[in-house]
Amino acid sequence: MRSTLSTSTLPISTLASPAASAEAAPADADGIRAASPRRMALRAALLALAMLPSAASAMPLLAREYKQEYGYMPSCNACHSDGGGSTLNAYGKAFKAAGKNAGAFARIANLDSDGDGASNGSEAAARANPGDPRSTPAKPGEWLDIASLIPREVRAQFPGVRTWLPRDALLTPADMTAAKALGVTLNKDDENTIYIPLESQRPAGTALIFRATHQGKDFFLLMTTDRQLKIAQVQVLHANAVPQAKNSKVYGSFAGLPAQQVPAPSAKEAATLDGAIRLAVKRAGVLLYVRLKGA
Ligand SMILES: [Ca+2]
Repeated sequence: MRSTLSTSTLPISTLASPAASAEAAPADADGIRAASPRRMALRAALLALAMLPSAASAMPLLAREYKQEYGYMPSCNACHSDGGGSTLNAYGKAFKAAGKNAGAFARIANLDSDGDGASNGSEAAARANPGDPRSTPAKPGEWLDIASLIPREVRAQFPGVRTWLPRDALLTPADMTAAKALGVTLNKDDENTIYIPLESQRPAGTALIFRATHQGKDFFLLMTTDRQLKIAQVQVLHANAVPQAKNSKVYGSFAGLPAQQVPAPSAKEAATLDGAIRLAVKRAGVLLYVRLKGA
């Protein structure tokens, strides 16, 4: 079953509402908190609004500007060829060349960037993808489907899964307190999206893309867990700014650890690249734990 939730009618203010994000369903025996279908649908819809943080950290802002202009949230594929972080498609290139700001939409509205015979503006108005010739006003396709918002690197970790629940990791004061008790001070910059693959409508695990920082430069890691929140794998996702992160031997040390029990880097390790990776994984693990299982 593919999710085809429409996100256009939900006020974006709901997304940031502490009341909404503090809602907690009771824990089920499998660990990950169960949620009612209605709440799950709402969360999925809210998450689509939030867009996905990936290496393309600029994307949520641009997506919000697209929504301002056209009244609905696009998927990353309006501007990217294959999801956030991938190369720009023709519309993305035109948008960039036109200044990459709110005014740029109008400046490129009369172009037909993807060459499918419909102008960018008419495509956007019809909820068709102005950056993909396979999507036209007559046949917009499923490019706004929530499933298309799941990064392919995440999907690749759960082959065969067709249904995803992208879940917000907006932090409540209670989450931050719980994180502190686990040895991590989380703040708004740690807020993120947790991707939950569903098999037979039950969570099969989780995936989280998060930032690590070494000597002032950011790189991005992908962590997957099983449904008990035990770490399955940590791998490098994007490390152009810190290419040596690809060669670290530390990734294998996380497999099998409960997400909330990643050891902090030792004092000796703290300033090293391995230390930066350990710290980032610890923070991500605690974020995952407090958002999905609570204190
Ligand atoms: Ca098109």
